[in-house]
Amino acid sequence: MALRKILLHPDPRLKKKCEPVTDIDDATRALMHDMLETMYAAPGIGLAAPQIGVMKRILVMDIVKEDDGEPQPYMMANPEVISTSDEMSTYEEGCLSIPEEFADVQRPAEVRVRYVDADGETKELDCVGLLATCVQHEIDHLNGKLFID
Ligand code: GNR
Ligand code: NI
Repeated sequence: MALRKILLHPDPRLKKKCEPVTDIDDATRALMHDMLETMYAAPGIGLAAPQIGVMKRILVMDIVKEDDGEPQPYMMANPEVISTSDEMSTYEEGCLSIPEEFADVQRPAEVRVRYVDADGETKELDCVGLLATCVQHEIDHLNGKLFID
């Protein structure tokens, strides 16, 4: 495993749309693990592949705080929001690629996400609270969108 360098705004790669992953092979899994290691080291609660200069639709997340118990890492390829709540929530967001900037962002409070996991299996996950905020923030990265946009 290896730590990767996190790109900073205004790197043009952070503005590009990423390509779908075609197969979950050992190289994809190694990339996912590097992303988790890089995210934990930062530290952050999520990381999208374009933030390390890899233009693929891959994200990782773990919203469990270090002192709050077992880590709960998610590794997702080709994530898509398949339904959203009408209810919205506002969270003060930050981004590892935009250090020391924070802004209130309003998003659907709950989202259902379909994705391919590290074993190549298609899964669905209901996200609420911080997890919902984070997964939408990361999917925005895969579409070249930053929270300041
Ligand atoms: O570590 C992160 N914290 C965070 C806080 C509120 C809303 C979104 C995030 S994601 C961010 C890590 C990051 O930049 N992921 O792309
Ligand atoms: Ni970010």
